[in-house]
Amino acid sequence: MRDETGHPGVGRVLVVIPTYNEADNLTWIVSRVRQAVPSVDILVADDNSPDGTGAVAEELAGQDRRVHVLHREGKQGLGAAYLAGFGWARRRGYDAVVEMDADGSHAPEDLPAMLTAAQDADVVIGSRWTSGARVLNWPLRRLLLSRCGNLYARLALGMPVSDATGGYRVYRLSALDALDLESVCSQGYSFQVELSRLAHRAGVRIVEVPITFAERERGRSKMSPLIVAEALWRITGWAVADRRLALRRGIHSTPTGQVRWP
Ligand SMILES: Nc1nc2c(ncn2[C@@H]2O[C@H](COP(=O)(O)OP(=O)(O)OP(=O)(O)O)[C@@H](O)[C@H]2O)c(=O)[nH]1
Ligand SMILES: [Mg+2]
Repeated sequence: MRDETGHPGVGRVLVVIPTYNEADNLTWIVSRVRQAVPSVDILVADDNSPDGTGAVAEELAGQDRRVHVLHREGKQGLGAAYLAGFGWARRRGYDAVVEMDADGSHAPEDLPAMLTAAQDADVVIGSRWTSGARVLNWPLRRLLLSRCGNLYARLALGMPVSDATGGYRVYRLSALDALDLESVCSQGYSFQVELSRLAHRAGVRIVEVPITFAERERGRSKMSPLIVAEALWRITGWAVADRRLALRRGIHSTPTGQVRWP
């Protein structure tokens, strides 16, 4: 049974929603979260969006004491917004944080199942590429990009994760404490891969839950060739560093060179 102050077996939960120019989406996504999981709090982390998303967030916070706003100076990327949100949650004693996009791609209706999975996990990844998941209205080039990106990340980094680039997640704060977040350098998509890698190396329990992912209907994607390029070169860099470390330490690696973290 859900209580008013958190999710059973998980504790106090903060849903962090990073926003940049999502004024047309924010009210809709926040109301869906409130309806799907009334016991969670919400933090909108806005990078001073020119379209007035910050003001929309303030209005929502004024109507609902469970909605909060973190105003940031300017566009600094998804990774920086999430790290700021994690810090905000830690300072206020939350037990778990949820990463969720504002554009409706991450259905709040999937969150109860993800929180239930978090009862027995440290990190829950809402996966687009596991049995039972659905991806709606994505053009072929986006499907291919995601599939190929995930295949590359999985092979290069040796992570048993089907959706390492996916951005719909639950992290227990205790698990984030076990990761070296100070070392995180990603701006865009690769932030999700970087955290997957850190979690895998730290040996925390990672579970994937199938989600229904839908292409955004309103507003514009912030995805760019630069973000894809960043993911590619960072994954390649990590893979090379992992193999060098494995060689130096003489620790196990697979025939394709992937490191098996002890
Ligand atoms: N605070 C903040 N939020 C951002 C920034 N860039 C993107 N976001 C938000 O991060 C979420 C994901 O961004 P999207 O533009 O949907 O990018 P995406 O989901 O990776 O790409 P699409 O699949 O094309 O939608 C959305 O809620 C954005 O508003 C940023 O620099 N700062
Ligand atoms: Mg999106």
